[in-house]
Amino acid sequence: MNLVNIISILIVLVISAVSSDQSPPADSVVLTPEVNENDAETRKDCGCQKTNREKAVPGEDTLENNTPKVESSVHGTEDSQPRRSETNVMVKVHTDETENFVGTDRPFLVADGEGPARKVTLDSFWLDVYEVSNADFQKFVEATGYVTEAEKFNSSFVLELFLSEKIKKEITQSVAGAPWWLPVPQADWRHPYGPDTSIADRMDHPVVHVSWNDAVEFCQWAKKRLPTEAEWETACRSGKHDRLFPWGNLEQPKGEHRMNIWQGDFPTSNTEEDGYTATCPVTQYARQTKHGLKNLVGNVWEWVSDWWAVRHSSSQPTHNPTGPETGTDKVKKGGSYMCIKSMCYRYRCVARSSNTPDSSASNLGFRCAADSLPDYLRSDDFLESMRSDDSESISLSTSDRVQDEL
Ligand SMILES: [Ca+2]
Ligand SMILES: [Ca+2]
Repeated sequence: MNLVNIISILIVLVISAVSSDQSPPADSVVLTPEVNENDAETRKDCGCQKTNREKAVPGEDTLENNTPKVESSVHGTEDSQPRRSETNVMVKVHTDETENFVGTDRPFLVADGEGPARKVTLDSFWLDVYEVSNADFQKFVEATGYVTEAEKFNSSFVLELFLSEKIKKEITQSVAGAPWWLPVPQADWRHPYGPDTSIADRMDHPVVHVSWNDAVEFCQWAKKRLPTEAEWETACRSGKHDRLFPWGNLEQPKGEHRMNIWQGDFPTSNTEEDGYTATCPVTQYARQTKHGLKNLVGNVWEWVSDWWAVRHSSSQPTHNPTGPETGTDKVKKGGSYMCIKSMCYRYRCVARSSNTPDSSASNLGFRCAADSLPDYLRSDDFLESMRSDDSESISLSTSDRVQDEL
């Protein structure tokens, strides 16, 4: 047996061993996507999936002494309930019970589980027009006294570029494989780039350093919920098959920036061609979809409700799918201001990543969904404000009203 044959056998054995850890239930069929020839160009990794709490923490004592417990009292008294002006504008995403697709048969990042394409049907739902802002989250905290998991752990992940020299000198750890991510003591939603920063001039920016558990608590307080991955992706694609971006397939139609991603040399320099190095206001840029949604792709990653898996079982329901029943990580969608095509081509509608539900970082936020518009948002004033915001609901499916700009 020559050396080539021995190596080939070893590779097969390694692949088999890895696959066996992720085997689906015996009664289901694993759907396997085709490999895209471009995948090799886009396998470099920004490390967004590595900002999990177990990857790097300031010290075991800190972790043990700050084991987070999700507050259950935040939905309690009448005084703590949200009022209309305190929450995000929502639009109705009509799906008309027709078939939509999630996933793609032409994945760029196969290992992320972008493929294959799967047919789904969804009930119509409501979705926040904007990512949840610092102003939104502050009102939630003021009303409930909620303490985020980053505050309980006394640490969250921040890109090194954004830290002051003083703070950097105090940090001795980084994330394996993504050394530009540092676990920063006292980084939290009020101190997005370390304890010597604040949100005073960023109240209209998306809240960051919120875990999946924190996001669930906020949405419940606001009488909403997190969107499922299928809902988020269907809204992003406007019902179109294999649409790359919410507005079409061109990253910059007519040279216009429509999202906040990274330009320059990641992670050391940013030329700010889209206007921002880090987060931008949640209202920034033209609306990304005809129904008015802004910053779905880019700005901050957005938690969705599904558990993470990279293999999609055919035993999953196709109507209102909610993802795997269990898991260790939760899915996040949309990419962030740290995404650049050469390192992290994840600002596409089908792209996806994950973190453990207690993780948080300076580029990870969320928006909420709802089965129906919450009662406190049903006033005439509110509906009028929606119309003036030019974000009326539209049908996404058969009428295909969204103009593709190719
Ligand atoms: Ca940018
Ligand atoms: Ca986003």
